[in-house]
Amino acid sequence: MTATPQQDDCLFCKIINGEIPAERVAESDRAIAFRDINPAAPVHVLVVPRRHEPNIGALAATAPDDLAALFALVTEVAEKEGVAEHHRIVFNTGTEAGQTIFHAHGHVLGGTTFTER
Ligand code: DGP
Repeated sequence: MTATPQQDDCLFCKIINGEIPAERVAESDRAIAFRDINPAAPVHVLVVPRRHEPNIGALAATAPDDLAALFALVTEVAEKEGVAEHHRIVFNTGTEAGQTIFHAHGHVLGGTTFTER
C-alpha cells in the first residue's frame, strides 16, 4: 500500500503522526478530528484529511474519496459532540480568507447561536 502523502514541515501532519499532541475526538483511516487549540465556539473541532493537500479544493481535485471520508467524519463528530442538528462547517482557503495552516481542514463549530455570516 502506498504511504499517505505528508509534508515534513506541516503542523497538522505532525499531529496526525502523533509527533505533536492534540485532543483527538474521532478518526478514520483517511481523516482525523481534534479540538482547535483556540476555540471560537463551545464545540470547535478540526477535521483533517491524513493526506497532505494545501486546501479543500486541492483535496477535492486530487483525492475525492478522501473528501467524502472527511465529510463522513464531520458527521460523526457533529453527532458525538451533540451538535448534529445545528452546526457550522468552515473551510478557509488562502491567507485573505484567514487560512493559517496550509493542510486542508474543516472547522466544525457548534454549541452556540451564530448571528453573523
Ligand atoms: P485556519 O485559520 O483555517 O488555517 O485554521 C487553523 C486552526 O488551527 C486555528 O483555528 C487554530 C488551530 N491550531 C493552530 N495550531 C494548533 C495546534 O498546535 N493544535 C491544535 N489543536 N490546533 C491548532
